[in-house]
Amino acid sequence: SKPLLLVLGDQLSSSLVTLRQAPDNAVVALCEVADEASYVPHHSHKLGLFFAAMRHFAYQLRQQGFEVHYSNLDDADNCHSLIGEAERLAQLYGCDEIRVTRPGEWRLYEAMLNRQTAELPWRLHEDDRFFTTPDDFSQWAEGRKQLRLEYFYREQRKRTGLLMEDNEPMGGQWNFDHDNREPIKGNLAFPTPPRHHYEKMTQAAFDAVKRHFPDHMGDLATFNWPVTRRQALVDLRHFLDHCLSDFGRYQDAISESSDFLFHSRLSAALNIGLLSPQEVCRAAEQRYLDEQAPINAVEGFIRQILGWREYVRGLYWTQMPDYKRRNSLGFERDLPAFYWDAKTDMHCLKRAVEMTMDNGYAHHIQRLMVTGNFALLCGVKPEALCDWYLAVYIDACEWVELPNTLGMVLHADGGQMGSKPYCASGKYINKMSDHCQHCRYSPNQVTGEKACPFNSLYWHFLEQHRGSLQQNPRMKLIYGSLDRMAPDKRSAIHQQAQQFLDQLETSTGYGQPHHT
Ligand code: FAD
Ligand code: DLZ
Ligand code: SF4
Repeated sequence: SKPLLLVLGDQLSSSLVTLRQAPDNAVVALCEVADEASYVPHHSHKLGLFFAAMRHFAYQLRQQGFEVHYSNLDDADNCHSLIGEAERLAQLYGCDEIRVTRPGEWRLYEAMLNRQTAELPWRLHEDDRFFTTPDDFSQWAEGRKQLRLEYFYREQRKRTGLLMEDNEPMGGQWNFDHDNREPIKGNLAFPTPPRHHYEKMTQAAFDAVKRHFPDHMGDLATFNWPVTRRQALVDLRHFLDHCLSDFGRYQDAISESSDFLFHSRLSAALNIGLLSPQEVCRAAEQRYLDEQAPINAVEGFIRQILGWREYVRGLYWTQMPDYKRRNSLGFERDLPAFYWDAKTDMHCLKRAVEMTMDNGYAHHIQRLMVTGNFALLCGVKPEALCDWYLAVYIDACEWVELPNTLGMVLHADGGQMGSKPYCASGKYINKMSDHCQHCRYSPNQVTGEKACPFNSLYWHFLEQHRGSLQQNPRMKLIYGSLDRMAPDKRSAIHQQAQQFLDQLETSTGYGQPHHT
């Protein structure tokens, strides 16, 4: 048999199973297609990243001796869908089957499954670039009443031996979260990310993005993401040398002046396959063993990758396609218009969206507690919010974006990602950031012209969803506070929130805010 090996834009790893098992006569295909580039209005950095990294990877495979067909967005015969293009190429090269590693989205997985019995059959292989497979996750989940990250994570620590000594967690605890909640104080110097140089091949990919998608968010002039494995290793090394030690304590902090703080910026490189999660976790563990980084930092970092990243993927593959339709709090609002242009006087939101526009990046706490929290409190419908997160972040692939947005942020999965909604008032943002000093609102006021909108929205949200949330043991305390509030104060808060929501401009089209 002669297979066509389709390598997707987020499968740029030489260890990919289909490449490892390639027979000598195989033809490898990488395809830039309009369908993938336009099903949401991807940030131009994300488009630039995918196209540049795919082109470099194709070049590298050719150097290694593979026969590679690269479909360029500008090719006249490109049929612009992944399925169509792979089948066209298989015919062109006289292949009798198409092999592909499990894609990163249900949409494509289903389309490929449906072609397994076609005349030119598709063969799907399990992606073994993760610590766990969807089957491992199902087995772990079986028979459990509730799924919780913490237990899944401990099992993965034991399975991999990461940060383990004699079957016990190193440092004597599984979790050092309580050490990881410091805000930024004083004038801290933040590490500057390495500045990558982009040669002709990358520039050509950027030019294609500018020509085909001129209106998309972001300016490629400021692009600074790794598009090759070599560049990704530079970023990894920089993180280990300059950020990891402080990663833990400032993990939840938000800063007016720093886009990246002590975060690794490695999610995109991991998600498209330039780095493996195993090598990243082992490298971080080694810094602890060499006494160059404290346990709370290293454990906190490894938990994100070995814990959360694997957990969300397991949840995605075991719950789809139903997961995407969940909306347990019944949200109906369209996306607020300023998510596309940062035109808002709420300073924390303005900065989070500006940073997103600049780099296709905002760190986890901005995504969760600023843009996420606001959408939760306003009741933005899951499909609108999920499309936004999928479009604007450099690292956005549906398997990881969806559980984080629909589950963690909107609590729309009824609590599989988090035992309670991550709702918070302006007080939380004020505690964790220096934004409020620059804002026209005050985080200490709940009603009145200067009151931070997060405050009234917070109580309004709790009132609105009392039926679903009041019985949650983790929400008892907060409902207690709400119930002790004087009735006239409660009604003033309700009015304040309602007035704000009535005036909130929303956007119905992708990336097209409509201003009234
Ligand atoms: P660091 O803070 O340095 O963390 C290290 C690594 O841990 C990350 O590179 C990432 O691989 C992993 N990680 C951390 N948190 C999570 C998490 N919650 N779920 C899965 N992996 C995690 N991450 C994506 O990779 N793609 C997405 O599309 C995405 N969408 C998100 C949407 C929302 C609403 C939220 C709240 C979070 C989302 N995340 C997503 C998770 C997280 O915010 C990003 O992984 C992180 O901000 C990337 O920056 P970093 O590499 O500097 O991460
Ligand atoms: C996100 C993206 C973009 C912008 N372009 C392509 C592309 O042209 N070709 C491709 O193979 N993949 C692309 N991707 C990623 C896909 O949308 C999808 O997430 C993955 O292929 C799933 O594994
Ligand atoms: Fe954000 Fe409210 Fe603080 Fe303004 S006052 S920055 S809106 S939390």
